[in-house]
Amino acid sequence: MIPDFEPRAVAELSPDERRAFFERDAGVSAVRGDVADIVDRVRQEGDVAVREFSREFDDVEVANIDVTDRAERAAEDVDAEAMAAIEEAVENVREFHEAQVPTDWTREFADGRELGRRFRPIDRVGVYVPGGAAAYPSSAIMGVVPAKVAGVEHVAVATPPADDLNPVTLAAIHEAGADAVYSVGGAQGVAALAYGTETVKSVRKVVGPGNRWVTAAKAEVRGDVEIDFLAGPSEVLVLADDTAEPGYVAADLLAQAEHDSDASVVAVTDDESTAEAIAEAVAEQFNARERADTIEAALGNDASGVLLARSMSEAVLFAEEYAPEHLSIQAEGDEALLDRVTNVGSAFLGPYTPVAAGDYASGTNHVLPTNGGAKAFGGLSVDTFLRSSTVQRLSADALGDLSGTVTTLAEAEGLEGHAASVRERTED
Ligand code: HSO
Ligand code: ZN
Repeated sequence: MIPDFEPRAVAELSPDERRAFFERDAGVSAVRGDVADIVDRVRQEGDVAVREFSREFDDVEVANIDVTDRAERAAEDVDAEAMAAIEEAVENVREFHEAQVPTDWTREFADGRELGRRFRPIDRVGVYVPGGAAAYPSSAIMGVVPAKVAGVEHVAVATPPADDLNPVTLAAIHEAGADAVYSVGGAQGVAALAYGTETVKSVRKVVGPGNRWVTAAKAEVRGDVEIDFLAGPSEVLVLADDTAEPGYVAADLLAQAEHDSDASVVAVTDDESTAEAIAEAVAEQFNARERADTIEAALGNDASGVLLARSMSEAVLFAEEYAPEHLSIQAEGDEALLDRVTNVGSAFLGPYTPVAAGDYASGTNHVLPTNGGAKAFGGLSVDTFLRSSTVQRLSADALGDLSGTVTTLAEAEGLEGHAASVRERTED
């Protein structure tokens, strides 16, 4: 039996227990100091520091930091089934992200006052692709494809070195469309992308998930370059009612639990026997899972559990406050329930929509806000790789119509020159 996975009533959670669910964090503060040193050394010493940290942290003597040509040839070492899976995932992710590409627009808001918005890709971005404890070819697809769809010219990938680089990861990076691939991981990988080295070309924005070293490094370089956001361990919250299949709910919890011992996996239901059945299914399925140690630790987290709500309304309120990276709704009236939860990274509706489908292949992005980030921002998308500008043109008459307002406000700010720049045109 899994420790501490007995159903608990939402209404009876203590303030500390509630806080454990609602105040999750990426756990990066402990390594911030060390990471600042690493980032600094890479910035000062470039490739020499990159090689030294790869030796120290990855235990690899890196021959070539630039492995773009290896990625180009990687498909030769990948079996046909895996290549076909990569191709289909790339295709589905591409299609969904192509549907997001915004179009430039201008509109006449008043006679002769034309205002618009246009979107242009960032010219160089870096995507971090985890490859240490877990190799994540899928994350290469999720980072690189939207960047290329947005029109980014130079998409660079950094992924940890190894004596034998994982061919599936390299093939996915190439198939997704990366322009350069560097064999450097951890904080040194993020620093190399952000500041450049003799080998690595610097980028303007670094995106992608990673462990706490990677995440702390993104926090460190933010300001000098843009980043997407600080992503922490995986999370899923399942809203279930008595129509839910307990085995499906349990399987989704166990799936995200296998990512990280700090993962947070929660099921909230208004039905007592469903709660019991989910807990039982978790215990039963757990025995068949391979990554038992990680899963056990994740299930044992204070931010994991099966919770019994007095109503689906109470369950929905819990979800809203928790602000999950993944929200799965396995209940009647799923869309109406989703309408009541605004804080969600990615929502999965119905019994046949496992989170794993979105993790790999349905087309949505899996780089998503964790730790309550969904209260303030969304996951990776085409927008992540675009900048917006505004554009305007006024006719002489439109300027005349606005001149009083502009000059009055300019004078109120004591900026007489601003007022004069209007008068110069309107008074003859
Ligand atoms: N569930 C992860 C993404 C992932 N799953 C990668 C499998 N591979 C995001 O929280
Ligand atoms: Zn996953």
